[in-house]
Amino acid sequence: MSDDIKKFEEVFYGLAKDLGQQCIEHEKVPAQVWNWFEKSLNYNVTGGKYNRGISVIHTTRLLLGRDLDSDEYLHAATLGWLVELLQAMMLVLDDIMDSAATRRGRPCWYLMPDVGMIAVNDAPMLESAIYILLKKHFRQHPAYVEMIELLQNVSFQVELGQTYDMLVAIRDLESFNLETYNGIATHKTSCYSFYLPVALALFYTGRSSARNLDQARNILLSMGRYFQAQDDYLDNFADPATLGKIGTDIRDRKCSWLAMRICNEEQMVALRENSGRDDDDCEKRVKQLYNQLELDKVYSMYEETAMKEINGLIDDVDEGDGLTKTVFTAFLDKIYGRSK
Ligand code: GPP
Ligand code: MG
Ligand code: MG
Ligand code: MG
Repeated sequence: MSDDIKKFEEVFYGLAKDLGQQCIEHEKVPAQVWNWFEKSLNYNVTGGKYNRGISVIHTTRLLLGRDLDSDEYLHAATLGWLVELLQAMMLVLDDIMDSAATRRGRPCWYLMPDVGMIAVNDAPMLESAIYILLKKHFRQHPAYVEMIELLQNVSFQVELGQTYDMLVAIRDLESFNLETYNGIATHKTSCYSFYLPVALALFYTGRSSARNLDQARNILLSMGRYFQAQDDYLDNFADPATLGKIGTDIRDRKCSWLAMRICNEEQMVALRENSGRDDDDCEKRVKQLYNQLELDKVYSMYEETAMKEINGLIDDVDEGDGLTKTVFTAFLDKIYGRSK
């Protein structure tokens, strides 16, 4: 485990203590209720790559142009954990909706013994934790209200994206195209994974001019669409042992980056007949179709084009307002060519 991750995780244990105190001393619930919440926090919020959370710290450092003192580190890491909490809440629900089996190399939370549909309540509890911690640590910050509004708005964007993702899946094969794909990816992934961490750092450091937020949003939404294309490519082509999750996109008949490459009538028929079914042979047929179309090569070419496009957007950033290009190049470096 890297030092960055160790240091970041230490902050989490402090935040979990805050939540325990809130439950037991303030809300006065019995220990067993807090113990359940604590179990869900530990299982669902830790054990990921923390790219999103740690990006808040890295972005804060780059914006200030210097190392952070211990208070600043604690603040930036706390904001990072809020992003990780939001992600955890989404993933608990997403795995139920996608009928997934594994996440981060472990069974999905809803499949754990004794959990089941309690997970439907555990997810919004993870979301409530965001606002409890934000209030405790940022009530006095000049951008407190903006941060609340940002988190609420981003959550809504993700929920809209998830609705779009679920509605198009199964029912609407004819609309599997780039426009639909981009619409889904921008909402369900880009907003919370890329724009949110940087926007929080901009608010925290007082660099959140409308211009900075706008420039950041434009680049980061584009980066997020590339990230979701990677997610969809890996869903089919990666080794589940490395990825930590078993792909579900074919069985769920999602408008994935791969599915939207299906172009002619014959391929469309094959996709219609074999996707959206909980059947190994059907899934294999779609995988064969992807292999015949050499979508791994098409993806490699797409990846280079996407990188050029995003780097072009970064080159055009106006650094006048205290926004730095390195904020974006650092984020892009973390995800380029990833295998998990
Ligand atoms: C990623 O889709 C999108 C999300 C995790 C957002 C979920 C939003 C909700 C409101 C629940 P995905 O299904 O491709 O992700 P993964 O491959 O990690 O399951
Ligand atoms: Mg999923
Ligand atoms: Mg999903
Ligand atoms: Mg996926």
